[in-house]
Amino acid sequence: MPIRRRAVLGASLLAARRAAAQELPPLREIAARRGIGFGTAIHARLLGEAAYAAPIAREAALLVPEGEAKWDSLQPREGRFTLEELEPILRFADRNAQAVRGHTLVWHTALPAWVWQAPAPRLRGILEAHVAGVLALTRGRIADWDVVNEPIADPDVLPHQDLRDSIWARAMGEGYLDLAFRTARAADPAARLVLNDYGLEASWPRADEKRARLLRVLRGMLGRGAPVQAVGIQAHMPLDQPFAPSPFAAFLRQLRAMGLDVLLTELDVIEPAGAPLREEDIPARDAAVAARAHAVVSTALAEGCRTVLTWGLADPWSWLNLWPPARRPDGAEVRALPLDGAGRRKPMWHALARAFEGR
Ligand code: 9MR
Repeated sequence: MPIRRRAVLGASLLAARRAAAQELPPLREIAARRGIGFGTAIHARLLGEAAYAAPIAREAALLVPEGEAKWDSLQPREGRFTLEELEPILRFADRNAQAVRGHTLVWHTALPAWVWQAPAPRLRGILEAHVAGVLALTRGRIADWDVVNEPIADPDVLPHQDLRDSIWARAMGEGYLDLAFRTARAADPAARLVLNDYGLEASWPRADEKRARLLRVLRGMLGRGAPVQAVGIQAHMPLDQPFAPSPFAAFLRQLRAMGLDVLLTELDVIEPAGAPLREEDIPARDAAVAARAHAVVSTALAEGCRTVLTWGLADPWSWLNLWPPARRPDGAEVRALPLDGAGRRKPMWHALARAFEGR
């Protein structure tokens, strides 16, 4: 066959393969076949942009607000509880037959000024009122809540204590965790109550220590009867931290043995800011990102995880574009997520599809 004709044939074969790949069903459908819920974090303010919203409507069965269910959105002034910012997400979810996760009732940041300024002895009552007040509004509409976010101290920051230093920990010690979960249980008996944290996936001493800290804190809570039901593993994964399945799998088995569900709640893959800048390097970069996503997700699924959310669905809207350690010196987009800005499925999308199919 003449070279020219072979090239044309090759190209059309490639185009046909691409078309076939685009015709694969959405991730929500591939995941659902195996009893897995797939979803993504979203911003209400971007839902009017079709390039942003259409792939989310198509691919995701679950949504989690990136900011609209944080304290400063839900109770900006003391006693003024409002779903104003969250409502567009709840409506979008209804239209697209999606469930919404709540993120997050108690955190060390995204707090309005009035909370920062409150005298320490008032914080217990403030925490109870927030959890109860929010759940009174979302009961029946949100069935899965990150009750406490990021309570565990990073070992490199605080070498000698399990609990992150926060206004809550300073006022109440570990007791604030129990209080948050007990208040949530009383306010919404049907919701799944989740403790969510990061830095738990890698195979290196810092993650070993963070996993050990989380396990200790959870054992304490369960021993005291605090109604924690699940652990959200954020899985923001820096590619320059090593990942091997076995320590992560062993950790997930320990959580499951404690009777807890495990979820991947904020998956994305973080390239070092010095990742190559040339166009021709993109396939290799995408392959590395996809391989890491596949390794972590398939390990989690093998250990019984049934909920996977990415922190955003398409690269241009990833928080990592704004985060100094990940921001690209040339201003180019990060490649941390399953889709590009045109809604095209990247190797990470296919890696997730394969993991959901058990391949
Ligand atoms: O992606 C979120 C960004 O848009 C917000 O400005 C920021 C502060 O509220 O929070 C980001 O989301 C974080 C999440 O709530 C908790 N885990 C880490 C996420 C990325 O920073």
